Amino acid sequence: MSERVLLSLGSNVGDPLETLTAAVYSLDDVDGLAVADVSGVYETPPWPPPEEGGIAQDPFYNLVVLAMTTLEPHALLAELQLIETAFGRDREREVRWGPRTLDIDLLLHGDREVDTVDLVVPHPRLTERAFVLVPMLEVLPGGALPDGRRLAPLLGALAPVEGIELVVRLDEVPGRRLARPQGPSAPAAYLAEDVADAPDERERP
Ligand code: A4P
Ligand code: MG
Repeated sequence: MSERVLLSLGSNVGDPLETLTAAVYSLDDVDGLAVADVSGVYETPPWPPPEEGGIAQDPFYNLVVLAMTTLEPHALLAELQLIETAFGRDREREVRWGPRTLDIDLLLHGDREVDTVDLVVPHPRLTERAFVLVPMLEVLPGGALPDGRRLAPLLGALAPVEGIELVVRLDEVPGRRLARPQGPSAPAAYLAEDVADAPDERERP
């Protein structure tokens, strides 16, 4: 069965627009995940702001992807983390809520509610974040959380929303089909290699 998922992508290190564009293609390359819609790319002030204890860092570029998947939530999270790593993400050297080349969060997975050590869905902080809700409403107008709360009033509760600016839509970026990151970006690629390297059972004496 195919389910609708919403993913939030963020980047503020390197070339965020190039990273986000290429990451959308990497997502679409994952077996069992098909990108259906992409919000505009927004420039957003880092959250939390420095005056609330946040780290002083460059603004982020953020977008939201709507996709269909046959993957279970934890399998999807593993794919998202492989893509983050392929784009140079190194969690060992990061501070929480600090700068990163690519962060991909699973916002919604159908109407599922997941509460495990390594995965919480809906994403627990999405209702506090205009940088998530603004692009999310673009791809899911009239959308709601599994508990029935609608997205538009959740965003309204954060008003006034300041500093979130539409930069570009990906279909307006010239030559947007960019080179994929080096190395495999999905377990399917590793699997293909393993299968190719493994001796063919039928050829054994
Ligand atoms: N995890 C649990 N639930 C999820 C989920 N629904 N999606 C776990 C993705 N991951 C989930 O995340 C830490 C752990 O959360 C993962 O190992 C996974 O098992 P991480 O990506 O390694 O680290 P993080 O992103 O620094 O931590 P955290 O708390 O998830 O941060 P957020 O909430 O992702 O915030 N400001 C702006 N303007 N734009 C941004 O994109 N991003 C952040 C990161 C902070 N401020 C920002 C932005
Ligand atoms: Mg994250």
